[in-house]
Amino acid sequence: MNKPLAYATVVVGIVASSSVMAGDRTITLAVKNMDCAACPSIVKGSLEAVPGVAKVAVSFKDKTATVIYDDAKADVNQLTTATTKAGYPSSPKGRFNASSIDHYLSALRRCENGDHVDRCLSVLL
Ligand SMILES: [Cu+2]
Repeated sequence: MNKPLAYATVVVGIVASSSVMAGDRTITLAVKNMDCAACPSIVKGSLEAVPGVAKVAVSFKDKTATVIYDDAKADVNQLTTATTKAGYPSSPKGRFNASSIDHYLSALRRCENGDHVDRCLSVLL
């Protein structure tokens, strides 16, 4: 077997798979304490200061910050820490945050009791 060629194939494979795995990710954070029109720019600035962050869009109305970041350079924890240090605690907003899990569990409980099956299903789907 041609060893240099096998080695090169492995290296190319690793580079290719890591470039698929690492890259731009988008996350939406639920941000607390944004109570005036000046707040979003502070939140935006705190996130933009995190290395690896490419783009930030803050919604004052929705109390969210949507961040595009390179997951090889930054992680969610750094993002939430940055806003928290600026005075705006944040947490990932998604299907499975703490409140949606509560919602999910209470729907399951209703299902077990045999009522509200339709509502239960709408949460599970
Ligand atoms: Cu403010």
